[in-house]
Amino acid sequence: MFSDKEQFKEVFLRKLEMTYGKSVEETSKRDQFHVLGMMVREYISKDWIKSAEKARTSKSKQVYYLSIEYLPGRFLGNNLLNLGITGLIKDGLNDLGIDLAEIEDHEADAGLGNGGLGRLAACFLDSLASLSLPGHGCGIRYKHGLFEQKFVDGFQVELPEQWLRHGFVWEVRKPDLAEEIPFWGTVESYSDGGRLKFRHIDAVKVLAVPYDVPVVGYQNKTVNTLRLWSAEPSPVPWQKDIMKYKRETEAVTEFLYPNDTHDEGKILRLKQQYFLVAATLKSIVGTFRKKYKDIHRFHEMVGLHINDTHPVLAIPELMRILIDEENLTWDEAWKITTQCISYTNHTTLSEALEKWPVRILAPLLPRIYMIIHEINERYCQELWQEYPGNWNHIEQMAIIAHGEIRMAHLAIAGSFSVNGVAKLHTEILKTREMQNFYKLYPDKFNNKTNGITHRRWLMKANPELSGLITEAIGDGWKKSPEELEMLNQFDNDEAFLRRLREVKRTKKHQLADRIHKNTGLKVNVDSIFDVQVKRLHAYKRQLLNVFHILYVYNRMKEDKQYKPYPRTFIFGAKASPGYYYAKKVIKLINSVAEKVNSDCEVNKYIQVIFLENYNVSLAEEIFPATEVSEQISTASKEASGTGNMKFMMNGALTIGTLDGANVEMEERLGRDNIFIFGLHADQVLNYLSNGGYSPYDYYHGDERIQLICNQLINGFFPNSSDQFEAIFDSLLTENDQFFVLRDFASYISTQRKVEAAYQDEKSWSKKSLKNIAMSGFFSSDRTVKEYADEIWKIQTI
Ligand code: 26W
Repeated sequence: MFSDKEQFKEVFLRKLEMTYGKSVEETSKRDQFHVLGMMVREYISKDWIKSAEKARTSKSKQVYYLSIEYLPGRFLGNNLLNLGITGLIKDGLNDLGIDLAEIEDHEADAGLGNGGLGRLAACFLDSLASLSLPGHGCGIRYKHGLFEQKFVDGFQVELPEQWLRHGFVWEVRKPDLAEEIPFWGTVESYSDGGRLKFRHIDAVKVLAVPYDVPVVGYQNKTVNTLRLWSAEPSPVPWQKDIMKYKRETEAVTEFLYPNDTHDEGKILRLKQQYFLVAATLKSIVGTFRKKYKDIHRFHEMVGLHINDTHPVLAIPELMRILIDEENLTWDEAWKITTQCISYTNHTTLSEALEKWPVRILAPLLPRIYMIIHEINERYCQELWQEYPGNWNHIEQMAIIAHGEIRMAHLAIAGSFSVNGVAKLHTEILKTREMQNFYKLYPDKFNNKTNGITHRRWLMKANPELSGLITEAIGDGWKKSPEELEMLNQFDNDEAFLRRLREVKRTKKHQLADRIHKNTGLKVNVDSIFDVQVKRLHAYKRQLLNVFHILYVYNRMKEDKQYKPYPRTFIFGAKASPGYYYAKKVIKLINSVAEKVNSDCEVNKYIQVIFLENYNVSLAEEIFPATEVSEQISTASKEASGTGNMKFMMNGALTIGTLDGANVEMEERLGRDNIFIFGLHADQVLNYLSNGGYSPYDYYHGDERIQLICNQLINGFFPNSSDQFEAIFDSLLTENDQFFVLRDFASYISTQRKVEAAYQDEKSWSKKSLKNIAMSGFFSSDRTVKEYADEIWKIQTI
């Protein structure tokens, strides 16, 4: 262990030698990363043990956040920051001629998530620990996280991700705490002292082995736990075909499913969901049993939060434990279960709402199916009391219908709290998507607007800006991010605004270096850095951004006098491997990049950069360097967005629709400090229910649109002329479901306003400052406090 720089250096050198049998000079950066990681883990361990002991012995309620995805990225820099030892380590390594940043680069990203939902879970863990709240993460230790993306000829190619190749230094394997998870088999009934009981027999068992990862709070000695379960063969020697058994068990946690929103309905995915839930609940009930005698008080001591419906089987699984193993009656078990479970919905897109065919779920999880069936029976009886004779209504709200189990309905029926992730989103749930349920259970519904951890996304990603902020308003904002509002007093301070611009320029230079390193392209740091980074989805409308680029390009070609203010358009986006349309848009962005970047008439003014393999680490370099943040989803479709908040916190200005949390950003910023365009949510929803939109009117009525649409199919992209028909058809044949053409004119004219505003340097800096100052609300500390106070009812320890 170490407590000062000199001691650190001594221990570091000794460990490096002992671990690798080499002198410092001979060790690789990876060796150095590994040893530093081990030292930091040791440094954490005392507080980790103490925090775990507190959780075990204290009589306070514990919350478990169940999520099929976590997207934490790298841990080293974050742990150093939260432990408050970045400076010590940096200086110590410097003395040894080692650059900390270089070492950090050798940590693989933990990419156990697809996008927003997984990253939100990671931000929440950071906030829970930093607020000293007794909240822990429960997830799956996928051997391969989200695929690695490469571009070949402009097409996306997916490679298996290998984050565990060199080991994961932060985890602790706990084989003694392994649990057996049963699949398949049958249910038999028996009589237990005259009482009818059920048990699951002839099951195939998979061993769930936990790996614990410390979650370090910000300078508060709290270290919570993220427990990730890994599937292994169970040691029972009953299998004939042992190789097949081994393969099939390990397969359960081999890959993260790479789709967000579209549900594939694959049996392996369902296995993952039950595996997470069953392992987690076994371990929680076991811990509870050691501590308390009375299972009737389970819900007073334990909160279970389900992150979307993916872990919704926690409801029937808890019922099973309480009835089959703890011998409670149905009514007792239901009371406890429904007071334990809270549920967050993250999307209203219908294709994302999980539904499992009974024919798949019932044989895989026979006892669980029986319980879901019974929940449905009783729930439909309740509906019958409420809506006697109204079969249609009951069928619409049922948990099981037409041979399918609707997981969102199960989540609502079996929980005491249902929340959306931004005001607008929650309103849409209440008044549209879930209005029947809202009528029945108005008290269950509530909003918790998303947030992001300002520690990773401002303090760690942008130390230059953090330093400037602290110089100006002190460092209270680090623990109370709402204090960022104090920055408003510098609104007219020329010197301060200049320094704000200098910071942005430094970060732009750093990103330009990264772009050069990754792509070989040199970008103009004097140009506006205009960025759209997020998963590729039709509703997020990367296509609208592309249309703007093509519009500027076409205008320059047509009018040689026209010189737009220089802009660098930066994209990062992975498409789900089976999402045909999204992959076409990737190819299109790359084709536009090729066209624009190779044309010396335009490339002095506009450039297009599509960075491969967008992930958390790359994001940390992108957000601080951005000046224009693209948040241009079709209104009503983006539940919240969280990238929007990261940009705002780093002083970018948003061009966006009134969708998701953009609405609340605008509320805080005022119209002058954000560029809003396009249809409103109610207009979109109105079109969708009543019709009345014809993209042909816009195609024929606007020459700019017509030209761009035609360029998709007329050979304008020389080697790809047949590539983009699907995009053309989505707009014209399939009635442009996401209103790209409808919002085009509004988007283009708003982009012209952005361009003009940028050229008024001082006024732009003021707007940028305002964005930073008003971003405190979007810290996940605020969000998590709201969950803790209003849903979980837990207190700081
Ligand atoms: C079944 C397949 C599947 C997989 C993932 C369906 C749905 C999902 C997620 C719910 C998709 C997701 O990440 N949603 C995003 O959640 C963020 C955090 O709340 C929001 O900020 C984003 O708006 C929302 O799209």
